[in-house]
Amino acid sequence: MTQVKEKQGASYIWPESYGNPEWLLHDRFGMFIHWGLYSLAARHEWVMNYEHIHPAEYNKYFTFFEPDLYNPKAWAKTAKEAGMKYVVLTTKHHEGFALWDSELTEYKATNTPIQKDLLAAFVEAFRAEGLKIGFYHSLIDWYHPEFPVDCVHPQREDESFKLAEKDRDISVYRAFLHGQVKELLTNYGKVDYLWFDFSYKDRGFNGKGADDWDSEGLEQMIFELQPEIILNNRLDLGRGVITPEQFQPQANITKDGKQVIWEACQTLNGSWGYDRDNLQWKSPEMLIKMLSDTVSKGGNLLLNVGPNGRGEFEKKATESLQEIGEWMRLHSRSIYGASESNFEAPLDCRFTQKGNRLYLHIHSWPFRTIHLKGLAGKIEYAQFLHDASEVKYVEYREPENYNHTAPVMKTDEVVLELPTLKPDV
Ligand code: JFZ
Repeated sequence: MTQVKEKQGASYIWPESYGNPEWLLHDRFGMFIHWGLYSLAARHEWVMNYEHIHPAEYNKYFTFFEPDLYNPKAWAKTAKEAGMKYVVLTTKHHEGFALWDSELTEYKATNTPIQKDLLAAFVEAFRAEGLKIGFYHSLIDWYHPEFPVDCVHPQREDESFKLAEKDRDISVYRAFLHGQVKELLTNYGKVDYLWFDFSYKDRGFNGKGADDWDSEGLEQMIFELQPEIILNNRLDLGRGVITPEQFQPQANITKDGKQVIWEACQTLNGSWGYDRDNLQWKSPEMLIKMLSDTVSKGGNLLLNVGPNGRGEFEKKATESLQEIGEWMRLHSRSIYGASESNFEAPLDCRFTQKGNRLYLHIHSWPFRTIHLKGLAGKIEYAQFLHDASEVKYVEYREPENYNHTAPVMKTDEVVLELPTLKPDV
């Protein structure tokens, strides 16, 4: 099932039957969007679960869902200007609400006051900006009456639900899940990436995995409908893009000594869904560091935005994305098509490498010099990336070092480009 693919001099483990991941590896940076009824509650997308809200009560968000300012063209423009090359939108999150005009449920955007298929306009807008299209789809469904009450279900402590549990038939839900995925992969043109969420077999009572979803059958149908699609690894089949969530791995992720394809997903403020009172915003500087940190470890970054109930990104989110965009305008060549380097970066720095160019991302400004180990005799020229200004350096053979003298004042960019690594490197 799995084969090793060669890419950028590294070998990756990737299933033979899956689509070609070259574009994903090249693009490195995507936008995640969590948007649904929970955007009205405005206190985390798990609100139904955290507060054990009964579906009948949660229905108020369905009744009042009217994102009148929804303009996916503006979202797509923001993503593009931030340097993001692909997007992943929640077609349905755990709450069970469909953003598209699904024929298999009444719980969908077309039946809310907005009365629109929100996915159709979305797909069109992002394609028009040249971004690849990804669909997040929740395997979990807290609305569907046949989805068994389990350890992650909002009504897990509700006795009446527990009693009704014996009448719930997961095979009915499974057919619905497959049917909805079929709609998504049939009615919206080419879909580049399908991002399932999630399996939790060993988590607690009624935990679910591959058998519950019929992940093998699902996969088979998916590749019949969209042969080139990329899948993440949350179908519990031990394959697909590995998706560390809200943490940065210490190093590149490997399996049996080979690299895997992985993508860190990160929030702007700790919540995926719109979270009005949240004050824990990461600074743009930190987000940029996350991006270079990720690429320096051979991974991708999927950075999330949670639009509000009227369909807009928060000002704070847009501002951060704009700052990232400005950085990307000057530095994206150290990100697109780049990957980890075999050279060891100095303290508080990261290396990304593309062919014979090495990029030093300086996360913390040095006192005066940066000492690069193992590079003496290997560098022809050094420059800042943002303005192509030469950076002077001194080579020491004993101990083998390669030193850059940094300008006294810190500029607001942090990448040194070391062009033309000599071929023996
Ligand atoms: C899941 C969702 O529950 C969450 O709302 C968000 O959509 C995120 C991107 O994905 O979060 C998870 C999924 C799996 C685990 C933890 C959080 N897990 O397996 O530990």
